[in-house]
Amino acid sequence: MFENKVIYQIYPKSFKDTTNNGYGDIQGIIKQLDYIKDLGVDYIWLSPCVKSPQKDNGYDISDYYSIDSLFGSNEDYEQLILEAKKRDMKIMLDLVLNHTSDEHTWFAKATNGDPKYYDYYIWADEPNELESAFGGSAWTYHEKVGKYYLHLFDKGQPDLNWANPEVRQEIFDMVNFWIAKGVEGFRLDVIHLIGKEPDKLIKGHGPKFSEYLKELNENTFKDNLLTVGECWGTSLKQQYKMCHDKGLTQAFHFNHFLLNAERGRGKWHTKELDLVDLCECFNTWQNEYTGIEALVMNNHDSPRLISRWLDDQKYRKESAKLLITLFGLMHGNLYIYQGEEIGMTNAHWHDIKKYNDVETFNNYEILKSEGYSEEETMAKIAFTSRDNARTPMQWDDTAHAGFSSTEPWLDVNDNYVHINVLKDLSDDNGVYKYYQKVLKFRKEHYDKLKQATSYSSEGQVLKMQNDFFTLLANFSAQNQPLEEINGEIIFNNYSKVPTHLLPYQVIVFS
Ligand code: TEU
Repeated sequence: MFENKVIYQIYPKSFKDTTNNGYGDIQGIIKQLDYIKDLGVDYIWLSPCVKSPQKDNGYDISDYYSIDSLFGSNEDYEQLILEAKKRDMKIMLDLVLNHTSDEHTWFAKATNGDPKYYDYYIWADEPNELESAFGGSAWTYHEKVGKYYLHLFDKGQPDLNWANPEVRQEIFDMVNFWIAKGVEGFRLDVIHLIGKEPDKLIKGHGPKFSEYLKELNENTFKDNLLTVGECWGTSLKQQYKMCHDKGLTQAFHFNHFLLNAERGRGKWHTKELDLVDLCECFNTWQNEYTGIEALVMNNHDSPRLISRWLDDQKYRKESAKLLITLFGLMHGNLYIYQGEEIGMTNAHWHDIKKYNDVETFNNYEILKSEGYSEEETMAKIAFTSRDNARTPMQWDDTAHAGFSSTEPWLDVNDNYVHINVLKDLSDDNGVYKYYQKVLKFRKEHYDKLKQATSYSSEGQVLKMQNDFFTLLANFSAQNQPLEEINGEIIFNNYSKVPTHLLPYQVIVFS
């Protein structure tokens, strides 16, 4: 029922500003619904746009029920659901259930001595060694309370106490509120953390995790809506169990995102992509634990793959097309992150003042304290910062890329003059048109994509093969040898059929 779907992720803050306050908004999304639909999209997932002090760009929620005035109103959201439905698209809401903002009234009451709400959060007399995903201790001392509260992310994001049935009920009510409004899918932020047991240093997939998830499903979506779990650093086996046991449709596969990271040192310490690792990753996704795949090339937490793995300059369009051919021919649900369909790239900023992300700032300090020079630190940040994916959508070549008529909350990527929607759409060899072809093919031939497929590599060439087609992808700027192609060409990101594989060429033949 939820197979073979294409989901387009919007980071509302950076999509389209119609009020000219420098932030994207819901009316901006409504304006661009045809652009999204024409690509071949079934669902639109919006990163959170309910009330938030925006310390973590909306993933710090202070009111689950009201759209933040930054983005519009609840009426705008309802209009969006309706307008999307008219175009046969569904809206997927981002559920941040692991934590709230420290500006949520629950936290205010908790810290003002209300025992009911005190028990909504997690407290300790002394901190233990648990660390925040954004760097530093996961515990912050609260003066008024005289205790430490847990925050697995920023200190402005206190963790909810899922062991408290009242908290769970609050969450169920809220999810049902949005279902009643017409939301037809959910992305569940860091859902693996809800069963944490901080005393035992257990974060992800705690002993009660399955029970809580099952309860959530039974009380809300009841297997009837598309649900995708976000969990970093968990094995496919755990993800499979999470989906099959307790009713999530799918889980994001993220292990390929970490192939640029030095093992055991975290994402800020990077290395070159090794195709052997990538093939191993794809083989596991596509041949073991199948049926739960949420395929992603990009999202708001990850620097863009085109800039990490391929060439975002001279062979930019070829590289963007290589990626969508490779991922588009896999089975699973395919997630497209705003901008990748026109080949948007990382911002590559080397000045910390250009950045906005709390995780980037924390790690800037950490890297400096570890002895890295300013230049070394900024090289790491330019490669890895989440802001690389968050720069405003590039619509045209006018000031601020047609995103807004005023200075945006985060600078537009300098390359907007030559990389933008208007320009890409007017190009017969543009990335968007190529995406359309791949997505159409995917829809029509999905059964064929579901056959056993093998991934292997030779040097810089990746080969994907099943009974139906062979894909060859050159991950380098050098020509690569190619055996004669006898079959029919299904995809080719160059206009000619070569005697050897050209730089970043992808070719698919039957
Ligand atoms: O991300 C979860 C998460 O663990 C990321 O912070 C991840 O560690 C990192 O960014 C990538 O390596 C989710 C949201 O997608 C993210 O935007 C939020 O900041 C985070 O949860 C907290 O809600």
